[in-house]
Amino acid sequence: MLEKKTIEYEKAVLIGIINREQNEEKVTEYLDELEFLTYTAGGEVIKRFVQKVDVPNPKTLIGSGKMEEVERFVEENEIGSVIFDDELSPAQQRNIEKQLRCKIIDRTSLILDIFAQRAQTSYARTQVELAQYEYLLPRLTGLWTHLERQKGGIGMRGPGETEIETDRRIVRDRITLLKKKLEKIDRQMETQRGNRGSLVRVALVGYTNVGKSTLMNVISKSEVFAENKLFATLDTTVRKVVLGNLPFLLSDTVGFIRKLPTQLVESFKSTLDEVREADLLLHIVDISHPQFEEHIHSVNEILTDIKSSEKKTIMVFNKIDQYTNEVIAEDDLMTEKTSRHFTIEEWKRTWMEKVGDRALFISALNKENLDEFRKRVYQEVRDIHVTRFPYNNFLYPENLDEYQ
Ligand SMILES: Nc1nc2c(ncn2[C@@H]2O[C@H](COP(=O)(O)OP(=O)(O)OP(=O)(O)O)[C@@H](O)[C@H]2O)c(=O)[nH]1
Ligand SMILES: [Mg+2]
Repeated sequence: MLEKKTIEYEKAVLIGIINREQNEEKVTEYLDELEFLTYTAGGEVIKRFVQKVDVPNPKTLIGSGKMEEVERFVEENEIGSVIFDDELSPAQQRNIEKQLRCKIIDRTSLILDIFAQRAQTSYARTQVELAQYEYLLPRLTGLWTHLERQKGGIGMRGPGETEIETDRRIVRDRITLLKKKLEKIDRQMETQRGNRGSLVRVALVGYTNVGKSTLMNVISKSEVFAENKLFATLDTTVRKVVLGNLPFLLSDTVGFIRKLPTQLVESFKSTLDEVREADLLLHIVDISHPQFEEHIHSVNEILTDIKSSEKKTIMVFNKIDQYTNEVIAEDDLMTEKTSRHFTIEEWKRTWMEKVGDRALFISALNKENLDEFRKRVYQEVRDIHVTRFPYNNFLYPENLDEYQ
């Protein structure tokens, strides 16, 4: 682990905007997630500022009055970072930094920073470093560079303990070098994947922190790192799993998030190839999260981006042990029933209508309903296997009753 043992939390404020696309409720949800990201990156959120912005200020995104308010707060409370949920143009970032005289971070750079902290293998490090430099390049200018050099912490970490370089020419050279290095690793990974033979390949996909690694550990008896922070997993783990004497490959990979930086999606090409080349996707969802439907949507968008949305998919709703629904009192005739009031049973029916038996409800932590999970996965994998190798039944010794 690169994470330091004693973390000194850096003071941060969050800024979100309300506009036609995101109402106040949405912004609150986005900022909740941004706060979790900030915490994962080693920051403590002291205050949130939210402004209704119909026409974004080209100079500073938010209005000048709000900027002054933030400026005063930053000064009085020794704030280290101001974190915007929305993307800032390089010029906006510079202007805001000039006025607030502290680090200005947007969602993209915050996610990049977490990835930098968490990258463990040299492969993951290379991918993250490339993504960071590509984000940085259009943002480098004299003054800003000078300021940045004096500040460590959130937004300034490179993979490993070194700080990222901020000289334009060096950055360009580094990008070229990293790309070459990645191409070489990509070729090696391709060969490795090719060598895995003809086993059916299954990939766990899903939003970050939904329990992919936990499920991987339960199913494959492996020990993939899992914890209640975002992006615990960056490297892909592939395990051979045997269900009812049918072996297949199961991979656990990086979690997705709303607005996953495009630089990351691109530089994680090989990591995501595991998903692209899978025969079956297990889309894991944290049903106990209030925004789980939006999470499903974000994941589907990324799957479309990497041309994997048409793949055979089983929806796996995890953390049913932690699910609670809002309840309408019997004498309450005013409150309208929404999906927030659904019981697990109602969710089951809803998803059944959408995807038939390709929806499962489990708890990986409490090992609830795992038999059904194993059975469904077994059936799907067997179907794929049989279609692919119609004349080959060597994988099927007699006693398969358990999963038929
Ligand atoms: N209550 C409950 N918690 C769970 C369940 N499955 C996983 N968790 C917890 O959810 C947190 C995240 O689990 P991980 O397995 O690391 O999630 P992940 O999807 O691999 O996350 P990333 O690698 O960060 O994308 C951990 O604290 C787990 O203990 C479950 O069924 N019920
Ligand atoms: Mg994980």
